[in-house]
Amino acid sequence: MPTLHHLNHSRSQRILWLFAELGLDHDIQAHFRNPKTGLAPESLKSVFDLGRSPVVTLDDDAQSILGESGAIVEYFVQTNPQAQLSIKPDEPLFAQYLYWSHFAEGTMMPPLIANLVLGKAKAKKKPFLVKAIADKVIDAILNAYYAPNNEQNVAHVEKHLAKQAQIGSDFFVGDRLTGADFMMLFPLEAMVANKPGAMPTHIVAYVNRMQQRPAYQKALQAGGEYSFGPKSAA
Ligand SMILES: N[C@@H](CCC(=O)N[C@@H](CS)C(=O)NCC(=O)O)C(=O)O
Repeated sequence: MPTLHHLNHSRSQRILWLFAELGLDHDIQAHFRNPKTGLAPESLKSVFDLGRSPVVTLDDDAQSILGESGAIVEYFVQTNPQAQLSIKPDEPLFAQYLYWSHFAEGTMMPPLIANLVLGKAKAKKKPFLVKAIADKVIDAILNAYYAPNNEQNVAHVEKHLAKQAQIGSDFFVGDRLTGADFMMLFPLEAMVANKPGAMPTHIVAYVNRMQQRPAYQKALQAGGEYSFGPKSAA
């Protein structure tokens, strides 16, 4: 049976949701962020060099450990073909499936993380003059690069979800739930949670739809603290 090393308020919620949709038996090993730094605890480093989550210990070999949420999602959708959560190379939407599955970590997450890290740097106590200069530099970096990148990403996703709505689809690719949804929901729900009221309509509707799925709700119960979930679960 696979064991998921789950970190509170993290991407490993993707994997809990995936396991719940698959109805896959699994163990959960919970790890908790340091409340002061927000970083993962040492216990995760003893499982995986990078000390980041999600990490899954696969059941076929106790030595076999898989990191990267995208790799974990792909591994389980491919090894559970009966659930039809992947799109095969001979299906017309295979390229779109790959695109959105990789867009999540490759393009959508980096400006969000930069914003988080630079925001923390800004909030750190500093001597008055240092703070004035440091804050200006941080704002310049954010405004010149990461904020416009993020706006472009949001507009790109919104346009895509509007097209999906036109064809009557609730999902990122085609007309069924796929690995791309497990990957894309995390950055979108993080943005909706962090900027209530500021996200465009198709993104908000998509996040609400996915969060209402029974398997998503089950995953929330299983994972505990998750600040990006629906408000009532925060
Ligand atoms: N690209 C990786 C990112 C993994 C990652 O950075 N996870 C975060 C949680 S969302 C983490 O473990 N952070 C704790 C730390 O860096 O100390 C993935 O998709 O799995």
